[in-house]
Amino acid sequence: MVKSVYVLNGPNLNLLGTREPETYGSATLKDVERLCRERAKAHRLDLEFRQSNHEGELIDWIHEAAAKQAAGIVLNAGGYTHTSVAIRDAVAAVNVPVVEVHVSNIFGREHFRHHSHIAGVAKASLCGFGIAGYGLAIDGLAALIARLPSSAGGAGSGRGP
Ligand code: DHK
Repeated sequence: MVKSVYVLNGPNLNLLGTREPETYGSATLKDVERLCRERAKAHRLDLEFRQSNHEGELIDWIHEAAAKQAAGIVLNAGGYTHTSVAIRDAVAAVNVPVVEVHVSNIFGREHFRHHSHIAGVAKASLCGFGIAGYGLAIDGLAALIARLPSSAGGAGSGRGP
């Protein structure tokens, strides 16, 4: 069975390319999708690529990824990273490894961006690599998946060592 990875993008990421280009660069979300499809294909993974400006929809997709036994999730929750206990709880609730990604270096920006509700329940976090971070996150998940015994039902949250 081909394993799948979900790439979930939160609010305002549909505006990549025109949104504060000095912070987020000039690549569009379509460019991010293309990059993710390339990396997923290289690892023989199926890809679900989505964006929503709505918190509940992102939560539903995290649940869906778990229900469909996705091998991993790459999550850029946008501003919800810093505010959403509900998205943090969804990540904690599912047995799927989540890699948190941010295009910008959130620690070099405003103080309110320095805290991520998601980081503590994610397998790993990446920020500051621009859109390349998405590709790196898929590479990291692929390495994690490859380490699992092939008989393993799911990847587990991967939060342990
Ligand atoms: C994207 C956002 O929309 C911000 O709210 C985060 C993140 C940073 C990013 O860098 O991808 O603070």
